[in-house]
Amino acid sequence: MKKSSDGLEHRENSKDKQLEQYRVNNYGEKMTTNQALKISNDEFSLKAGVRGPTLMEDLHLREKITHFDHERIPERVVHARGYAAHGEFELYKSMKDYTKAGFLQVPGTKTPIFTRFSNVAGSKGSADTVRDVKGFAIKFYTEEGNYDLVGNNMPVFFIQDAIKFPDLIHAVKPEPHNEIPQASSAHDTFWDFVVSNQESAHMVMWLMSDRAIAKNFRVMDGFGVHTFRLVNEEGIAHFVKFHWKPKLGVHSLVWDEAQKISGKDPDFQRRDLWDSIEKGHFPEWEFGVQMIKEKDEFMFDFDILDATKIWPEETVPVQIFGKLTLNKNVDNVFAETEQVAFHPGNVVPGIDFTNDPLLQGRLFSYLDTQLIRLGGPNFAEIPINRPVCPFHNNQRDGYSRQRIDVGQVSYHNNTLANNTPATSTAAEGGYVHYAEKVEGKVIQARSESFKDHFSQARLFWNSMSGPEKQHIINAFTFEVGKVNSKDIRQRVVDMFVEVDKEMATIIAVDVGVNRPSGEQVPVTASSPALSQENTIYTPQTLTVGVLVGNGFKGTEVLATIRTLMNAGVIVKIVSGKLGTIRSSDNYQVAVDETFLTSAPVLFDALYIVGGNSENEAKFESDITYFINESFKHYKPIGVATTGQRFFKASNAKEGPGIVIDSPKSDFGNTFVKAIAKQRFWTRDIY
Ligand code: HDD
Repeated sequence: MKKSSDGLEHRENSKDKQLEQYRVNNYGEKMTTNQALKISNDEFSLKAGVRGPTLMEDLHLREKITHFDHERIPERVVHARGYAAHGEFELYKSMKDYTKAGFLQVPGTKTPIFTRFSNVAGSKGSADTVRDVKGFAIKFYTEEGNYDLVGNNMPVFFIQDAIKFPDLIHAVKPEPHNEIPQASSAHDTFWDFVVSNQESAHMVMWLMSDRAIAKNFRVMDGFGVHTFRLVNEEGIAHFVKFHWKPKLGVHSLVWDEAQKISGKDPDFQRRDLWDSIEKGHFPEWEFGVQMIKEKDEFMFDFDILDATKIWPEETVPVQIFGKLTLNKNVDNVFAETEQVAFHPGNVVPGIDFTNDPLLQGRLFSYLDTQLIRLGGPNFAEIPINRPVCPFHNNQRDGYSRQRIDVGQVSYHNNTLANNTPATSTAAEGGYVHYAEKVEGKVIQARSESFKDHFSQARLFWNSMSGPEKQHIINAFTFEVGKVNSKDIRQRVVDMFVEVDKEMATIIAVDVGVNRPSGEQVPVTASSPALSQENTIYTPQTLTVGVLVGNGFKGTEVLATIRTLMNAGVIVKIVSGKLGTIRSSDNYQVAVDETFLTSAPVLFDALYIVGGNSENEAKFESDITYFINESFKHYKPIGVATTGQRFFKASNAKEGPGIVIDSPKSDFGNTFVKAIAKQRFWTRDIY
C-alpha cells in the first residue's frame, strides 16, 4: 500500500504504477485554462460595460463552455449501465499442462485486473436492480498483453449466431415508437422475439429466474459463456468454459424488493461495490475451468459450440485454479469505467477461439463499437486500456494520437529500420492461431446439432428448488402479463409448455390465455449446481438495520451488536432522527440513518429494539412498516426484549427466521445463523 498524489492509499501493482503518471490532483492548485494560462475571474464573463454585450474575446468563457458542450460520449449500445473496480488475479496452481499463457504458469503469480459489471438493456442512468442479465467483464493486464474475458452472470445466451444480436437488442430495448419501457424485458417486442426465435428458451428460463435479480455484484457468478480453447506449449488444445465463483455465494433479491430498491436507491449495487471496497471488504471470486479434450468434442447430447448450452458441472467438473480480488475503487468513473474498452478478441498466447458462431461475430463487434464510442482508433492509448507491457507496430495517426512514434519508418517489411518492429516466433511469444482443420461448403444455415432448444431449458427447470420454481412462474406472470398482444401471450405459454406443462399452464391462467395443449420434452435429469439453494451461506458483510429509540436496554443490545459484528455483520443504527440515542442504562449510540433516509429493502435483516420517542405513534408506525416489508421479503428479523410490542403490532408472525430474545436463549448466535441463511422461503407471508 502507498499514498499517491490524491492522498489516498492505493494497492500498488504494475497497472496502478502506470496509471499513477496520469493522475492529477487539482487540490490546492491555481486555476488555469487548458493552455495553462492562469485565470483571474471565473465568475463573470467579459462584457463591454457591466450591463453590456459579452465579448468573443473572453477566451476562458469560450473554452469552458466548449469543453462542457462536448463532455458526453455515446453510451455503450448494450451494457451502458455499469460500474468497475481494480484488483488482482492470483494463480493458485499452474495451468501449464493446458495453456502456455504466461500469467497461468507459476502459482502465486499476481496479475493486475480491471473488472466492469453491467446491466444489458438499460441506459446509463437506469436503475441497478432491474431484471436483467449482468455483464462481468475482466481485463487482465498480463506481461504478454491485455487479455479480456467479457462474460455475463449467466452461462448461456439468447441466440446461437451473432447475426441475430442486433435483432435481440432491438427487441429488448425500449420500443422505438415511444421509447418505453426503460431497462425492462416486460414488453411486447421482447416476448415477440422470444416466441419467434425459440433458441432463446434456455436463456429466458435463466432470465426469469432469481439469477436475473442478483442482490449485488459481489454475490453473483461469472461465466465466459462461450467455449474457448486453451493451448499448451506442445500445441495440444482443450475446449474450455470459464467460471467465476463468488466466495460469498450466489444470492438474489426478491422481485418486489428489487422494484422498490430501484426507487429508494437506484445506485444500490454500485454503492454496495464502492462501499465494500472502501471498507476493506474486498470481493473475491475463484476462477475455474471446465475442460473437454478435443477428441471428446462429439461425446455430448448437445453441441459444445452452442452458446445456448451449459456443460453440466456434474458431468464436466469445474477445476478451480485462481482467485480474483477487487481491492481498489476507481479515481474517476469517466476516465476509467466509461472509457475502458473490452474485447473478447483480446487474447494472449495459449488462449484461443472456437467456431462458436456467436463468438465469431463478437470478435468483430467490440473493436468496431469502440471506434464510435471512443472516437477513433487510438483508444488503446487511453490510460485504462494501455497494456502494462510496451507495444510497437506500424499503426499511425488518427484522432487524438498521443504517443510520438519517432523515426522515418512505419511499414513492414523494411530495410531502413532493420525490419523492425519485428514479428515474433511462437517460441518468442508471438501469437499463433490454433491450426484447426476446417472444411465445408459455404452455407447460411443452423447446424442440426444446434436444433434442440428445450432439453437444457427443462434441465434448468428440473434443477430448481420449490421456491426458485415459484419465482420463475411469478416472473413469467409479471413479464408476460405486461405484454399487450394476447396472441404473443398465447404463443409464450405454447412455447414454454415444452419446458414444463404445469408451469406453462399456471402462467396461461395468470395471463388470461388458453391452457397450452403441447407436451414438455421428456428430460428428467437435473444439475444440482444450477440451484442457488446449494450455494454458500455466510453472515459476512450482510447489513442489519437496528431499529431503536431512546430508552433501550444498553447491555442487552450492545452485547447483541458485538456478537453480530464479530461474525462480520455490518450494523446500522436506524432511528427517528440523526444524532445520538441514549439507553435506559446510560449508554449512548450514534444514529447512522433515519426511518426516512433508509428503507427496509436496503437491509439484509432487522434487529427490532424499539424504545421510546417523542411521537410514539409515528415511531411505532415506522418500525412496523420496516417489519412488515422485511417479513414479506422473507428476511431474518431479530427481536430484542424491548422490541416485542412493535413486532406484535406488525403483520409479521413468529416462525422461520424470526428470532426472539429471551433470558434463556442464545439470541446473538441464533440471530447470526438466521442472518447467514438470508431468506426463509417457508414463511407464510399471506
Ligand atoms: Fe456483448 C458489450 C458480454 C454477446 C456486442 N458484452 C458487452 C459487455 C459485456 C458483454 C459484459 C460490456 C463490457 C463493458 O463492461 O464494457 N456480450 C457479452 C456476452 C455475450 C455477448 C457474455 C454472449 C455470450 N455482444 C454479444 C454479441 C455481440 C455483442 C453477439 C454482437 C454481435 N457487446 C457488444 C458490443 C458491446 C458489448 C456492442 C457494447 C459496448 C462494448 O461492446 O464495448 O460490442
